[in-house]
Amino acid sequence: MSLTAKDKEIVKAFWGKVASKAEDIGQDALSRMLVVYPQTKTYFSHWKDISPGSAPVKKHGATVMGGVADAVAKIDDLTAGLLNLSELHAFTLRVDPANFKILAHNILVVFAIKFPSDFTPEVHVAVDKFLAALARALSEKYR
Ligand code: HNI
Repeated sequence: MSLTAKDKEIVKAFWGKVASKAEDIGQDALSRMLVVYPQTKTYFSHWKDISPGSAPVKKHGATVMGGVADAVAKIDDLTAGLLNLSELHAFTLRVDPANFKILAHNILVVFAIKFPSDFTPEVHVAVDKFLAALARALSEKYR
């Protein structure tokens, strides 16, 4: 299920509209992931406060969305573009790759909530494919 040229165009255009809100999107998506999928909390037990909207959640939400922005820029070759980040998650952080799909889902939900008029079915499918490809690329170093 690779991204078509049209999908890529749609993702870039949508990202152009939402990029300035990346910090808000990131903290909301991360907060939701930690609440709705509490098994993901184990990776962040070293934080002082893991509750929704806390300072570390805000900071890390921005970091994660920086990774998403980078992925949009590297959309033509996500596997090569995200290799270092994949390596970090696989070997240093040891994050179970099943969690990438979970975070991708939460990011998609937040896009839909925050941008209801831009989030048309056409945008929904292209962004869903992009986030799935991002999750796949991050899983690359596990194989
Ligand atoms: Ni993730 C650190 C991007 C999913 C757990 N993560 C990062 C960093 C980026 C990043 C960027 C900072 C790297 C650096 O320091 O050089 N992470 C992403 C992206 C996704 C993702 C783009 C998927 C959309 N990470 C996840 C998931 C988990 C996760 C699903 C666990 C559930 N990431 C971490 C942890 C760190 C991290 C843990 C280190 C955090 C810390 O304490 O600084």
